Amino acid sequence: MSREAAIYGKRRDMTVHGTEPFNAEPPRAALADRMLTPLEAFYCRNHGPVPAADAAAWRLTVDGLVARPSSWTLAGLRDRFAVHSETATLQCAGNRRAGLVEVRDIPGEAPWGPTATATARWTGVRLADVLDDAGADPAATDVAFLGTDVSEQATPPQEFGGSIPLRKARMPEVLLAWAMNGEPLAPVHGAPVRVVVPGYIGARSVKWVQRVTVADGPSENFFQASTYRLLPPDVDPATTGPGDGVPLGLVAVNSDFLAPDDGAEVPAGPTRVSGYAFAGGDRTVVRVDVSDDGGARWIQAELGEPASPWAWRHWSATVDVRPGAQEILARAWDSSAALQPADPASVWNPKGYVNNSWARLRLHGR
Ligand SMILES: Nc1nc2c(c(=O)[nH]1)N[C@H]1C(S)=C(S)[C@@H](COP(=O)(O)O)O[C@H]1N2
Ligand SMILES: [Mo]
Repeated sequence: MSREAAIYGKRRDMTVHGTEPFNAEPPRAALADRMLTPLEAFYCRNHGPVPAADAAAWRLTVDGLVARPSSWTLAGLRDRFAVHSETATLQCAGNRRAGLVEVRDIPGEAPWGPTATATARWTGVRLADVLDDAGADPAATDVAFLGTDVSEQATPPQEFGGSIPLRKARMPEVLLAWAMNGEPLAPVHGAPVRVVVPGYIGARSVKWVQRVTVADGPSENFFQASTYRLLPPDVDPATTGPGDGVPLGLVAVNSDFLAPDDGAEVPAGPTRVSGYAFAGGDRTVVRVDVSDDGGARWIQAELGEPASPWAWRHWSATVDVRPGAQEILARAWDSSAALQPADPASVWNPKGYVNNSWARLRLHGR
């Protein structure tokens, strides 16, 4: 067990991909069947050291293309704006990267499994209200966020940042959040205040936010302009620079198994399998198919109700496990009729983002 997992209030059985910066994901079972993920099982994705949280000293600067640049304390935000809560799933663009690494090695990136995703009820104020108060220029195109954590992954080292389109920033679901599942935000999750951008890759939900800047283009921050971008398979990421590839924003439809565990031994016969499915943007998961015969025949999983349009759906199905080694497949469809692609090789990319190929669970029937 890692000392860091305990320090950050995480389960002892987290898979720790790195201790400095701290990156960890829980076992599948920790996410199964519950809409909200307890803090101890919520994955952590960091690009630098976790800053010391000091709620009293925290200030948020709102600047750029605004009529009235402003600066807020936490108490100021609470007093001035209506408080809102939203249940939303965060999903890292690197979730399920391990499936791409099996296709071809991805040096320098952690082999995340299927649990770099989780759901919480976030509480804070609407970014839209803060932007209105500042008089954001309606002709602006993007809103940039800047954290206080300095990442050495950028050269020279840079605070973590990113941006979203202004039209998304004005949507009621986008929050400046100070609480998670009814508790004050934990230091590792961005205390005292983080951005929550439902439906977008986790990287846009900037933690330890200190600055919101309205601009006429996307952020030039390293984590917007140079990474979290989809590169063609034949490009060496060491040779790319700002603006290369396609910036990642909306989460593509995805799913994976949460129970039983991958590689589990189970009694042969009818077996209950379950998992999660999620689609970003304005899309929702509408169907999940499961196959126990390599994809010749698909049955429809039972779908749980999502807590909000921004939350994952849990699903379950009964499959037939035969004696010996067997693979169970799952694939989700979203409301735009998009389906997860079958083959991880078809979505392989040099930084290993967005592996949304069919979920595959290896079981051993006895
Ligand atoms: N300031 C800051 N914000 C950040 C990050 C970071 O390293 N620094 N990581 C991002 C990424 S890539 C993800 S997936 C989510 C993870 O949020 P969590 O650690 O609370 O689960 O935070 C995002 N916000
Ligand atoms: Mo991420």
